[in-house]
Amino acid sequence: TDVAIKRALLSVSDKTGLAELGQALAAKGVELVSTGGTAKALRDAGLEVRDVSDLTGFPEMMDGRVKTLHPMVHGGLLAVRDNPEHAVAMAEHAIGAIDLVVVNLYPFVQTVMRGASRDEIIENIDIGGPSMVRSAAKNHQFVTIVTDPADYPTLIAELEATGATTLDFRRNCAAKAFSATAAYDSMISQWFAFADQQQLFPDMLAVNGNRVTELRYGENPHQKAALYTPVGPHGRGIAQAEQLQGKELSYNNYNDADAALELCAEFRGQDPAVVIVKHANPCGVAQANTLLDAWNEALHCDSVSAFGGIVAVNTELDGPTAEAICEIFTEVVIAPSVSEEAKAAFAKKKNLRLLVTGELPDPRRGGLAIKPITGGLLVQSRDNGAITAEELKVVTKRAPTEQELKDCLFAWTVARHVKSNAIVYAKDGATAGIGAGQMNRRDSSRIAAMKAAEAAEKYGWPQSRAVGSAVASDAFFPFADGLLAAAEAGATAIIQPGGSIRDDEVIAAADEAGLAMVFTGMRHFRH
Ligand code: 93A
Repeated sequence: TDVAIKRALLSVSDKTGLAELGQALAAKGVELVSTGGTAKALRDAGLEVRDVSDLTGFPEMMDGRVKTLHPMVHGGLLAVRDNPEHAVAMAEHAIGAIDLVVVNLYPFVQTVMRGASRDEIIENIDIGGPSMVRSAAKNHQFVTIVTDPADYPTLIAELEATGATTLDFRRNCAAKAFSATAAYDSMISQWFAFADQQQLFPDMLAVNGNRVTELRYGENPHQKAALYTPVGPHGRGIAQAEQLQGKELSYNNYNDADAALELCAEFRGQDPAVVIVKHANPCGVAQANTLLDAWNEALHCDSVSAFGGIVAVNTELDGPTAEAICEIFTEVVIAPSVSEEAKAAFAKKKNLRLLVTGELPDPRRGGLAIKPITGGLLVQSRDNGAITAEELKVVTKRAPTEQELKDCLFAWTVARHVKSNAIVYAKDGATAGIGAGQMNRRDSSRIAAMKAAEAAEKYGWPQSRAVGSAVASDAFFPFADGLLAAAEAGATAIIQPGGSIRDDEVIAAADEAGLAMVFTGMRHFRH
């Protein structure tokens, strides 16, 4: 599987390390073929080089636009060496095999970034280079394609050892080559999308996607923004939803609508469920026999925060629920489908954005979560982990009742969609209080209890819904205090990952307070 290198085609814009590479190749008796600038650089280094125009029998023409786009080049790259018919074609047309291609492309991105003119940018769209890269990479069983000067030392080392390259190296290089051409074309497509917005372009280089629409602005008015969908296969979601009415969606609308849909998707195929989101955190979630009941229960959790909220439902949105939603100011409503009565109800609210998604996404699907950091990107697999009731471990003397267990699982489902530290109180299929995004768990717990108390006061209930509720914590209680705050508020059951070095202490406190507690063994940080 080693392939001896007899002839190399070098065509590079970035001439870093070129002379050394040329010297190493020449020393191994490799014939060098090159395009204009590269040939000159090699000759300046005292090397003997054959011009590609000599190989093709055509001059480089049209300002270099046509240099290597020729069967003498691509035949030499693509011929399958052990295919007799290919051998006949090579002989008939006097095509010589090319064993090694060293190419790096016109500096498209750099040209954009230095504020070059449109014509200059267009001229820096490399056509012949990527063609050679792709031909050679496709035929990597026989041809070595090097696109990164960082790979020159390995190439030289292999040649010095055996005069040949290994299949391993060629395969790695081919994979890298296709990544390079894919990224290159993606950048060109992004430049077209952002041709008039040079500041945004550099940041878009990190994203491989197709622009769907430009947004008025980003999270704040001084930020630019656009909606992208990934290149390649992807599911359906907020980015593909059909907007039936209302104002244009803003960046924050998309972000909040996505949070609402993601949580709502957890209830896909289940009893009617309503999710109300504010600032990407749920502020009320409920599941009931009818969608209207679920709406009312969700709203009761935190009606103050629900003002200007984003509402998602898991079943067809009906007229009565739509009427009820219209009673408070709502920014966006998301549903898998919407009845005619509901459409009529929303028509009165001209600004309300109504989104229809079709089937809800699979909450357990895979995928990546990407977050930019200074100088890089953090990439992780989506948090699609889940536990079933059977996998829960009862750690207290008292086991949860059937209803407590149901509420535990419901609270747990909501908690994983709440920014950490997340504490969620739930009772009878509705959230009673949600504490989000605090820097310590005890504060989240207190805030959740406070929400429950406020609701009881507002609606004149004899007691807070936290009384007799189940509490979910997205990560373990490091100390007993957070758990005790929940018990004080009236919670009777706890669901949490467990795994603290003080678990024994926390379990003892739970037993002392008569709580039932289950461990999930799985954490759902959301930072
Ligand atoms: O203008 S091109 O798209 N047409 C071509 O046929 C072609 N062949 C190689 N650009 C082409 N190249 C590119 O020229 C290579 O990808 C490389 O970046 C550059 C090297 O040119 P020179 O050797 O003249 O510096």
